[in-house]
Amino acid sequence: MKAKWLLALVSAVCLCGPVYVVHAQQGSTADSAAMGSIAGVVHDPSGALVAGTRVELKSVTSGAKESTQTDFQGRFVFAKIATGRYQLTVTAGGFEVAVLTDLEVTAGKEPPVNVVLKVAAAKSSVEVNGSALASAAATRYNVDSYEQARSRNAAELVAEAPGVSLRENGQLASIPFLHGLGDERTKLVVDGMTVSSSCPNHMNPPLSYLAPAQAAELTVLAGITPVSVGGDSLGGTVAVDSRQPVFARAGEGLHQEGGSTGFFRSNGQNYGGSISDWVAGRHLGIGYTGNWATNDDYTDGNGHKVTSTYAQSTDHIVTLAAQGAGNLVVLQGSLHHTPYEGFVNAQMDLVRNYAERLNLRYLRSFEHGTLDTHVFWQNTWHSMNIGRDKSTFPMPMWMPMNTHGRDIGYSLKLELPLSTQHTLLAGNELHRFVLDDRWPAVAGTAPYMGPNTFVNINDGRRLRLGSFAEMASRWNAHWTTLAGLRNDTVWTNAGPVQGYSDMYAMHADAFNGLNRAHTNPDIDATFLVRYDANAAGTYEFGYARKTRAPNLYERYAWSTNMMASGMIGWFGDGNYYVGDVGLKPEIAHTLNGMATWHDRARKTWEIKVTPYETHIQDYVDVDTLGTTMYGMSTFAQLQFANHDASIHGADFSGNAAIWNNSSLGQGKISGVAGWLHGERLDTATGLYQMMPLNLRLAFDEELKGFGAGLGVQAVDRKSNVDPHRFEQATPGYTLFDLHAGYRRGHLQASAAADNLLNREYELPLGGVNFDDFMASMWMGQIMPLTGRGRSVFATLRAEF
Ligand SMILES: [Cu+2]
Repeated sequence: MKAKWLLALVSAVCLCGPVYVVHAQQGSTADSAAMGSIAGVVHDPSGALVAGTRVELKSVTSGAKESTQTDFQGRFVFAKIATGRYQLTVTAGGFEVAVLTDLEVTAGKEPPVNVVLKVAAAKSSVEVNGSALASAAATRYNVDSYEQARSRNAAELVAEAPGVSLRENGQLASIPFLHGLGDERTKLVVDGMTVSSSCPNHMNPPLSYLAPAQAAELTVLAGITPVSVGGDSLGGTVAVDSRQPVFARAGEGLHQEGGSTGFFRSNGQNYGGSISDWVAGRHLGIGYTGNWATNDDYTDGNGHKVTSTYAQSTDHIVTLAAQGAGNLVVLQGSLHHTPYEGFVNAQMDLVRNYAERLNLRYLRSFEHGTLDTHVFWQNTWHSMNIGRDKSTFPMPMWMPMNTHGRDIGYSLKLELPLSTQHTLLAGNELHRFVLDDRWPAVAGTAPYMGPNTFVNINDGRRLRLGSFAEMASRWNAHWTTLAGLRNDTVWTNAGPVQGYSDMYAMHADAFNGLNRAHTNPDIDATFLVRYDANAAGTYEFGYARKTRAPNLYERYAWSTNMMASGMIGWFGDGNYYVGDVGLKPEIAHTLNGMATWHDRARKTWEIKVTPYETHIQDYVDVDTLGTTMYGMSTFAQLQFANHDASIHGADFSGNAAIWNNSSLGQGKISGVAGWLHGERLDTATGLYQMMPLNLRLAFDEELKGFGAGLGVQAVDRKSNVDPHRFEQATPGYTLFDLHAGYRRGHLQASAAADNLLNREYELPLGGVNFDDFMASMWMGQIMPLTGRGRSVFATLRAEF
């Protein structure tokens, strides 16, 4: 018997409208009297939708099997299947396998299937499952090995989610912005840990420590973040998780799985690879992942070499896991080493970054809930200097800067389903960050850079203690609510400082005379209400109050000396930054709406709109202390200062099946668009690095192991700029890319071509090309950073 089961709906990156009841499809008997279909939705015990779950359908009569995955709404469809009896098996990492037997498919009927997974000892992505009702803005997906190889860094894995844009910041260190708020204004959680950038230029942001090869599950919450996944964040949350441990099944003996991937990107001679292996019995498992990548400078579309875009990195991760009787313990130890990484939009380059980390997780599932505990520690040694590509003027320069950061913390999360309607989530967490930032004297340069060590941050401390409670309620088939309250108390302090010489003494003495200890008891609150109107529409509305206390550099970067303040700033703008001890926390009030519409069966099309508005009281912006001119370029010395700001915008996303049959395969088109406007209110000027109107469209086709696609990215000109930072407008551009891949057995090969027309374009969030400005002997007009020209990419993966 020929199986003609075809997927009607292919998972899309962009859609998140939830549905809790899948209605029977009415009267779709047109195709054939002997054909029916099965559609359904998969939840975790808290009611959160589970995406990327493998669903297998087996005909009881013929034994024929077909499988698919749930999409981002946790949905699956098997269309046009022969009538008869079926068995459905749902397999998701971290959950017990769910088997539904004896499903009857009759002609023209589509029985609604609602699968609720039970937590196994290992539960995937607790940050999201733990929130009983994910926000409308949640995008959650599993990363495949192609996407891992395709991404220069872990931040690029989330770049295509609605509401996300990326700030360029070195090849390994891109920073995601959610609804115009990024870096430390968003919470980045890697395997349950919160770590800090240990660098005055944020060359080592949290996602830079996670090799893309290790990122298995991603969650992007742009906009309203439930308090259970928030704290110390305004714009949202990005959570990245490694693959959860898999243990041997009964009778399996030892379970083993592994794979190796190699990749090459032509522009910038970027190549590398990863290898991973995992061996486990029924109760114990051990695994290793290694990753190495290197690249040289890339060339832009005009044939111009963009210097200081080289990088190299190595990661080693060892994981030990044990499970039994509802307990799961996972211990992960990792070493991350970046021997060099250029920063074209900064005055300095990274000449060494070494981090060692331990992360312990204990998950306890009991009859009435789960307790999830993380304890983590990271030690980071970071060094900057003038890297190999930077021209120096008027003489060869050398300026070592050494940063030592230590992160330690824990988090406890208790999830208690109180009834079928209500789930309570409560938790407590602590994050302590200690930072020393010292710049050794350079012989023969006193009094400017000697004879003493310049102490930029001495024993800087930022301690955050957070507690929250959150209630998710499903009142009836139409209404769900989520309400949460959270307190984060943040203590910051820093010890006395000194400059290179007495030349710096006046400012050092003034700083040392200040009371530098601060305590900020911040309150966050979130309220979300969702209405599932009918089979064709879902609406959500939310309000959030979010706070963030200033970071150590915003408060304690003390020197107004031009050279010293030129070393501070993570904006890629070439300006000079000075801290302010008296800086207040930022408080954001956000209103967020969401509407999703789709065809009745959710098979052929779907669109989603998310409008939002944020008012940020005491946004940490800047005041101008002075300006300076070098040749044709003007720079500002800026002091961090609180000013109210607002951002409003909207995300749009959608997809549609174009064809779906046995001769043409599955073809679909999908798109994501974003628009936002950010403004500082007292001066009515633009906020720095607001992504202009942008659109991504993709056409994808799949047929018998072959996949291919065409992508288009269109970005409008950036005209709303920040005059305080002399931010420059960037012109609009359109880029095209192509990709194709083939999978057979344990081998998978893919190739792609990016920026197909070799277009020259300026990155709206790329900052300036400081290298070119240095090469002009500090005389030329500083220009925005240009993006990568045409590049061919190839990757090969073998699983064993
Ligand atoms: Cu640095």
